Amino acid sequence: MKTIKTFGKTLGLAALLSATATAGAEAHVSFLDKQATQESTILATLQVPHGCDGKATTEVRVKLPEGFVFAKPQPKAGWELEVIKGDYQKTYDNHGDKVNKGAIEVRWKNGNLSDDFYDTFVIQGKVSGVEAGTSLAFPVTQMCGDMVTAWDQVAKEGGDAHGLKSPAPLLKVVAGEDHGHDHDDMAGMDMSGMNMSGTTGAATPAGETVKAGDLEISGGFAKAMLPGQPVGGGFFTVKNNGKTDDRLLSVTSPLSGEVQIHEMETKDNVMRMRQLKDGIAIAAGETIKLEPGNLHLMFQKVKTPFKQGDMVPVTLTFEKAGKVDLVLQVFSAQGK
Ligand SMILES: [Cu+2]
Repeated sequence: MKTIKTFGKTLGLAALLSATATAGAEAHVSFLDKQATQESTILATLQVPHGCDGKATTEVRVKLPEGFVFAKPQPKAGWELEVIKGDYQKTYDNHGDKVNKGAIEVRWKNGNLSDDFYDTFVIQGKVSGVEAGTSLAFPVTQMCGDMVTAWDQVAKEGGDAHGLKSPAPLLKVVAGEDHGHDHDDMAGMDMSGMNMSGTTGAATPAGETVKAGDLEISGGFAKAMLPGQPVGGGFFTVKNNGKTDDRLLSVTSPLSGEVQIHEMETKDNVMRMRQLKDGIAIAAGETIKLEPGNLHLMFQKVKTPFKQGDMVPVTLTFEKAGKVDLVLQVFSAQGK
């Protein structure tokens, strides 16, 4: 049997061909590696196993889903490459730059992939802001001259993709491997919302002002969470009008299994969150601002995602000022 080698796997060409010949629709356009790790940059490798009913493939168009960002296709000999750019729905952090547009569709054009052959089409990109367990669909249009096959069917939630006649290639997003310590949930959260510092136009919402001893707490708000998102951010400003230092020790909320105090830090060009187990010092005369992209509360184990207009009650515990109740109004994930 004649064989072809591809990425270390050996495929029986004859077996492949006979399979496609007898059941063409079953050899779908699909990803070589169907899993991707959260917040990782991957080579999404599409396999095109055959043409359209015997005709050679001349164009492959791939639509890129939200959450697959900073995409760059690999050029292929014999094919023209077109990259269509557009706006992302969310804002993504690319090594400290806020990015809200990029490639949304890639087209390899004017090629000639014989129906007898198999080929791959590669797009490098980052899986970002996607909850583990989610499948990202990349609808593909395969064109063979004027014949068109749309690989764009997506199973309804909980449905079986196997029954679909021409399913869109799927990438299943799985949890990161190095999530042992504080941030199991970090990759699933909307990092765009955590990265709004310095953005104009996002007026800081004016929450109530609460006084407790020498402390004045104001401007409290929380961010709306995306469906299925297990974590959310909370923000406020504490002013210490007194002559003694104080410290925010801990925070609780009836709406959240656990509220952690976090800070964002950028290390080796990667933005990470770190839990501040000792809380936040509020020195005499100082004002400490919890804000997106900086210090923040992180609501963990939230059963019902916060949505715009909700009120999130929190109890702040300070070393000196004691317990302080505050209500955070929920604003949109974009912070407006
Ligand atoms: Cu955090």
